[in-house]
Amino acid sequence: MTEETKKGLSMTRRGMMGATATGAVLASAGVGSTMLSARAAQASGNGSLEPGELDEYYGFWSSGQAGEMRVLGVPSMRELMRVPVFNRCSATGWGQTNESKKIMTENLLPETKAMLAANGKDNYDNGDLHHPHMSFTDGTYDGRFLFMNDKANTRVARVRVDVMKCDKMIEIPNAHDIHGLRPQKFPRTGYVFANGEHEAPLVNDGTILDDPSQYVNIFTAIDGDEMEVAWQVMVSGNLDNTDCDYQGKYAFSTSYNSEMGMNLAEMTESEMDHVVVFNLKEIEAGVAAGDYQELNGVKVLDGRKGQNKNYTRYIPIPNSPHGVNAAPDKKHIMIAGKLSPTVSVIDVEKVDALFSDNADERSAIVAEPQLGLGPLHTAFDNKGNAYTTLFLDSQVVKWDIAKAIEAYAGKDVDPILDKVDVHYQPGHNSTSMGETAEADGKWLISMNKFSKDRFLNVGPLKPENEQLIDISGDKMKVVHDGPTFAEPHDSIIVHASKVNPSEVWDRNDPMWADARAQAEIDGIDIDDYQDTVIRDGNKVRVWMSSQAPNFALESFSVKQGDEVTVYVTNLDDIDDLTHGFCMANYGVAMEIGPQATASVTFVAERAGVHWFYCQWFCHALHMEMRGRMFVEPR
Ligand code: K7E
Ligand code: CUA
Repeated sequence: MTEETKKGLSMTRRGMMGATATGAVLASAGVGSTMLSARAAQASGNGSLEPGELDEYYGFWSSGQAGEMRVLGVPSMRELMRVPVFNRCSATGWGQTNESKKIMTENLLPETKAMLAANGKDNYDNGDLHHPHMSFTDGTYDGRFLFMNDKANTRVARVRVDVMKCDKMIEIPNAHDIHGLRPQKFPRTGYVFANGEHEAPLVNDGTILDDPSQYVNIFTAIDGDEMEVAWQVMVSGNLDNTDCDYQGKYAFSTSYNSEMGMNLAEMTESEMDHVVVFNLKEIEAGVAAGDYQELNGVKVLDGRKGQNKNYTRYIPIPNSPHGVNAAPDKKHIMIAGKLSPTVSVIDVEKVDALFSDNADERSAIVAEPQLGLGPLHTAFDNKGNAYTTLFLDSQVVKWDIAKAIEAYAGKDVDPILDKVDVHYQPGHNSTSMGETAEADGKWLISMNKFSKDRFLNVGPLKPENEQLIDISGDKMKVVHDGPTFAEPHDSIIVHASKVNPSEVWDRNDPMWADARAQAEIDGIDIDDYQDTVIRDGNKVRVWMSSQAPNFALESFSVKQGDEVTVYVTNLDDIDDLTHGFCMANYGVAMEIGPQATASVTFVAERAGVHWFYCQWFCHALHMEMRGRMFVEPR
């Protein structure tokens, strides 16, 4: 280290000490870091934390067309992790390791595999992840799983919260382009509800094009434990967003195209679209009674308009409704009007009568406040207030649910409490614990589609802007701008006490069950091996452990054209000691977390000496953590 660098470091450190004087005093007084973070955030009133302080909440973020899930700290808005799901990841080898490939491809439909193969692929490369939501037990987050949709390729994935890795991915048959997704809130998840957004002929084999009467849309209930489709319901009109009640009775999906139009003019023709209400008990009874057709191995019930079955009801809503959000009062469901300046409030207790007495569907609506232009999504605090994003007005509006109900009943009250400008054009918003019965009314994130002038210009493609808003007082206060890359739609803010990931992997983790089975065949103790090379015809299996700063194998030899599988086990059991394996000039790289096993397979087509190296900085001698693959020419 040069003298200058040393000076620079010590100066920086002094500068920082000055800035964190308050933090230092609190810390020396023995205040725990979680309390400290909460206090610091509150004291400064702007969500910023001092270096080393921990956030009070985890934020789980979608990334839209980037295809991954992101983890942020709230209120600091620091990005903590990116979890690859529907995308490929150069750093972790997601989409390339045998373990991730299996998860991504094992549940693809046969026709998808054939289509991919015809395009020279064995997997999708892209995804469009809109809605990440945590599993529930009794109306609040239970820290088991996160579920998320892929609008681009009609998939639903699950992320294990204990290791923050995707462990299941399924393609949904019969449906087209999964958009809205929510886990059942009560009694537990249970079902994961998923909306097929785009309508198509039920049997989509190329015989029907211009006959919209034969187009249907598909609502899917997935068993979140097994990650298998439980049942599907055919509906009229496309399906946008979805949410469910706190009784475990109903799910609600918005439909922006009740007209079943195929172009913009047709799709926006009528003033009223609808929300489809799904009656879970009736649907389950229908399944039990055999009232379904089986299509691609799935039980599909008919809940279309005019079928007069008790599976669905259609509540008319103005106009192209978008967001669906269940309030923490366990009673009200907010439907954002999008092209209508209103939010329609459904009282779940009045929904029973729609099914039992065939009551007029609009009788379940108990409020419809005019809030502003372009209402898209609604979030909640713990004081009976709702917060709705206004896309066209570039605002978030705070309104009183009880007053909106009084106003609808004819009383002269204004439910609107406050409006705040956001920058610009918000889509989703989310509040701390706001989609659970434990909403706490502290923070709101407004997820804005445009940042325009809010940041240094980075060229024609700009980041989104996600603003942190303090909602603890009467007036909303924007306290932080958070630029993010394309294009988070949705987020949830989960109290840190609900999330308990492991520090290192458990050696018995099912993630590498296939490697474990292969090790058994090869006569290797997968928990305690160093290095072995097994030749099996033209297949070569290279078993190698890693421990900073060494791979157990300095070199191994194969023949040109061999199919080589390299299994690496990271024997280090210290937290944060991740190794990598990169085979240079072979396009091969992967992450191996502490105590994990990972594997990758490639054909050794390039003769000569090739270095493999650890691409995850792990040790002072990290650069030296390398070895050679020697490929003998044919
Ligand atoms: Cu409103 Cu895909 Cu959730 Cu975006 S959806 S905003
Ligand atoms: Cu191991 Cu870097």
